[in-house]
Amino acid sequence: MDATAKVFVAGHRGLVGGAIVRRLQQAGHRNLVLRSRSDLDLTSQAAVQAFFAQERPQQVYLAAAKVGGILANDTRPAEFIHENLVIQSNIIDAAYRNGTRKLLFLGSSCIYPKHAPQPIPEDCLLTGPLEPTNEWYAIAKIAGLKTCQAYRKQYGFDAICVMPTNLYGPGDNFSLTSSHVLPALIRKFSEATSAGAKEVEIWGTGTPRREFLHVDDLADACVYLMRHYSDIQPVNVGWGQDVSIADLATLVGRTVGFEGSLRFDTSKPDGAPRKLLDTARLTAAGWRPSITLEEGVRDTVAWYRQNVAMLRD
Ligand code: GFB
Repeated sequence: MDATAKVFVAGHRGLVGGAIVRRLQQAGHRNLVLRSRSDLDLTSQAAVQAFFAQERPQQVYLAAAKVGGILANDTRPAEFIHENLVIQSNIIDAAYRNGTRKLLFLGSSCIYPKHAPQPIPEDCLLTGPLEPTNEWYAIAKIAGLKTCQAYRKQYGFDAICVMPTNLYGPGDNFSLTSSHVLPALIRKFSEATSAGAKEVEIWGTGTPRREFLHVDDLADACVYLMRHYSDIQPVNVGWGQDVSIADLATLVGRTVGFEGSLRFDTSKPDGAPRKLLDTARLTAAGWRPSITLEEGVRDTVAWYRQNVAMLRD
């Protein structure tokens, strides 16, 4: 599609939505429609229908979601299942009814079974039980994927589904209670270094393995898939390699300049033992990531240092 197409990025203040906006602007898109939470309540079906009837965007990136790390997911399951189900249902239906030509829905690697084969292929969806710490969020994201597939099957609506691995990057949530591991570690190591602390606490055993993708790579993949992919099957987006949480902590500590040691708090949950996505479908579609974990962590640490005074939580 051309750079003058009207594009709605839902969730543009978030990690993913913000990166998609940056990527579209770099590509010369001039007709972006953005609404902050105070201007458009995405949980209100009436408000979302009215917005779409008025704006009639041609493309939609559905990056609005209630997201959080392992503890937030484990302790606020009602919010995670309810908000995500409502927001995605409202947007997908309103987009279809108001002439949107293509919609890209963002899911998560946690939709796959806890003991999925590694790397995880898209077709192992619904073949086994989910990881209990985030099954509520996972069920909502599976429902979003199935909603897109249903609208394509029944109405021919061109909705595609992208399943990213664990993401990080500039604009992330650095809250110690609700964030994901990578921003939490950047903050913990930075604060420990400033305070001259000798130890940093890492949740869990440090043995779980995660794959981390810089959000600018994800945004590039989304814009690419919006242009080049149109199919009922979801597409995994990952980096291609995983790392243990202990090794990630060592990397973040070194990047920040922390010289003390790690202490593992095994009263905190580990979550899934491993999450590494099989990205063969994405590679076949013609896209590859480019930002290494080392570069990405350096970039995110630099962003954190520049913005720490403005962070809310
Ligand atoms: O990033 P994270 O919260 O999400 O945790 P998940 C990953 C691993 O890092 C877990 C450990 O084993 C955590 O116990 N960890 C160590 C920490 N220290 C910390 C810390 O200070 N903060 C955090 N947050 N973790 C989420 C899901 O699972 O992944 C979501 O809950 C979503 O639904 C997201 O799918 C991508 O990878 O375990």
